[in-house]
Amino acid sequence: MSFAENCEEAILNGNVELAEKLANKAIKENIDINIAIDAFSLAIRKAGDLFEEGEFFLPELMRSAEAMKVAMAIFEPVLMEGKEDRFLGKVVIGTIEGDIHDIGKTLVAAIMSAEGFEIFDLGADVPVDKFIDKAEEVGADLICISALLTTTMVGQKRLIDNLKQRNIRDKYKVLIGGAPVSRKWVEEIGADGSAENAVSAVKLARRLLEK
Ligand code: B12
Repeated sequence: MSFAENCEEAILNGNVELAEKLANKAIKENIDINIAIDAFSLAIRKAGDLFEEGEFFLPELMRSAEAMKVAMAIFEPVLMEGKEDRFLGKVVIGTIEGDIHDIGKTLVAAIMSAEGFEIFDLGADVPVDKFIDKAEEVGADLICISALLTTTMVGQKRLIDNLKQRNIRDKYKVLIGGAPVSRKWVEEIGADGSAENAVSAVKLARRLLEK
């Protein structure tokens, strides 16, 4: 079986030990870390598809997520090892209120940190005001809002609307992300951009702040 097939097996079976073993193997054998993370990400999305199709129930999805989190926790310090010795800006990041999906957000935060951004990670289920208050407190350059549910995406819009109401919209670049986010949604709510994965998120953040 290929590495990707093994990852799929570990995630779909919610096999924490195998996920852990594969993540360590990837590091030991110098497999490109982004390729390894992609393999795990594809597998967890497959678990989501099975859930949507009624083949998986919530406990199974939760076990898959647990295996995914264990693997990502092994990659995180390795991502940080290559941390660039530079300061690109301050980033407030979190998953919007009502939403507990934090795997993707944490990956974006880790890669941004390794690239040289200073990260203020508020975690998951974060109220709109908390994002804004933190950004004001630390003098952030960028606010990053993750949402994985179609029902919680509206929080991304609410955050931008609140910035406008407080007359501070122009102080921050706002990036949004998460599986349901589309280009159309970015335009509709007036965000500064979105990215499909953590690596593109960092590239976009750099481009926006260089301007
Ligand atoms: C894992 C998972 C869970 C885990 C979450 C564990 C955790 N701590 O995160 C658990 C089991 C707890 C869970 C719960 C639920 N889930 Co869920 N879950 C998923 C699943 C399978 C994978 C998400 C994931 O981790 N992906 C891997 C990461 C690496 O990818 P990512 O999150 O997309 O992030 C990448 C990019 O999007 C981007 N990105 C992410 N954030 C940001 C932010 C910025 C600023 C930028 C630029 C980029 C960016 O970069 C990231 C890294 O590459 C998805 C399926 C899917 N296709 O997304 C369903 C999914 C999101 N869940 C779904 C549902 C319905 C639920 C529940 C409501 C189920 C229930 N009945 O209770 C609950 C919601 C609880 C809540 N209130 O939040 C649905 C949502 C459907 C919808 N249309 O809204 C999905 C799509 C599954 C499905 N196909 O039905 N879930």
